[in-house]
Amino acid sequence: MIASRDNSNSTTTDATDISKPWDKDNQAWWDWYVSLAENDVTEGALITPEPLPNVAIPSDDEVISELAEPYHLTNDEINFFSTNGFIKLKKVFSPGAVLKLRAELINLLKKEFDVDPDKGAYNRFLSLEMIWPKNPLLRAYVLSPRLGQISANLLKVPAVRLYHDNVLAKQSGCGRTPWHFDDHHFPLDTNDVVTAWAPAQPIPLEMGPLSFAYPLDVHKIVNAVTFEKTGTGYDRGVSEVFSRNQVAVNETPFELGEVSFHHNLNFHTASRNYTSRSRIALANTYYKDGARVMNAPTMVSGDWQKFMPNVKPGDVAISPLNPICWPINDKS
Ligand SMILES: O=C(O)CCC(=O)C(=O)O
Repeated sequence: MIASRDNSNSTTTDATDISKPWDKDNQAWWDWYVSLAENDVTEGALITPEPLPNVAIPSDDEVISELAEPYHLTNDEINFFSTNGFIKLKKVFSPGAVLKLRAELINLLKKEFDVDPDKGAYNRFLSLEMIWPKNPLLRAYVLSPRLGQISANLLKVPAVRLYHDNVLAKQSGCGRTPWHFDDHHFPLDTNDVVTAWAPAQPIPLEMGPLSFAYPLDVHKIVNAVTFEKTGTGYDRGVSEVFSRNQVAVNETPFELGEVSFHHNLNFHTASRNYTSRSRIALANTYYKDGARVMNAPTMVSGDWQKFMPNVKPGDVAISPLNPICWPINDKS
C-alpha cells in the first residue's frame, strides 16, 4: 500500500519506518489499518437498506458444482483489467450462493467476536482469515475453480495459487478504508497478484462499496507520498494527489452475485458504511504459481507467515496452505 516498499524515497523516521515485522494478529492489523483513514467528524443517522431477497438457498453440493463451472471472460474484459487494474463482474455467484455465504460468515463472526455483526452500530472492521482449511463450505468458495480461472485469465498466467482468504465485515457506522494498494500487504515478489472481493450481500453506495482509482498506473503519481504508521497523513496525501490530477474513481454499487477483482498495484478505498447492515465480503487473493516471497517483508505484510507456514523470505511461495486453484487438474 505504500508507493515504495521500504519508503526509501524519503528519509526514514520512526513514523515512517515499516521495516519491523508485524507482531500482533490479523484483527489487530485491521484495527490499526482503518485508523489510518481520514473520516468526516459528523457520522449521522444510519440508513436502513433494502431487505435481502427471499431466494432458494442451494445445498453445499450445489454450491460446489456452481463454483466449479467456468466463467466466460471476453477479451475486452481482460484488456479492461490489464489497463485499469480492476474489473467488476456480474453473476459470478448465484443469489442463493451469496446468501448462503452470508449466513455462514455471520455464524463464524458471531462465534469469533461474540457480536451479531448485523445488530447495532459497532463501528468496527472485523476480520477472519484462513477459515477454509477447517470449513468445507468456505473451501468451496475460496478454492473455487471459477474464481481461480477468472483470476488466472485476468492475470494472463497459466496457474494461480491461493495466498489467503479474508472475511471482512465493515460494521454499521464503521469509517473509511484508507487509500492503498495491496503490493505491500502481500510479501510476494511478483505483480501477478489479484484479489477477488466477493460481497456477501448487495452493496448500495451508502454501504461503502470497494472503489477503484484507474487506470492501473496511477500508482506512479503517488510514489512521492510517504507512508506514515500513525495518523491519516498518507490517506489524505493520496487523496489530494488524486484530486489534483483528476484521477478517475469507480465507486459504484455491487448487485447480488457481483464480484470485483483488483490487481496488487490498483489503488482502492471504500467509504463509511452508513447503513444499519454489516458490509460483509470474502476477499481471496491469488498469485501466479512459481512466485517467491520477497527478501524483506515489512509490518504492512501483517501476519503473512500464518498464510505460508515454513516458507522463508526468498523461497518459492508454496506450502500446503497455498494450493493451486487453477487449473483444476493440477494438484501440486
Ligand atoms: O473491504 C475493504 O474495505 C478493503 C478491502 C481491501 O482493501 C482488499 O481486499 O484489498
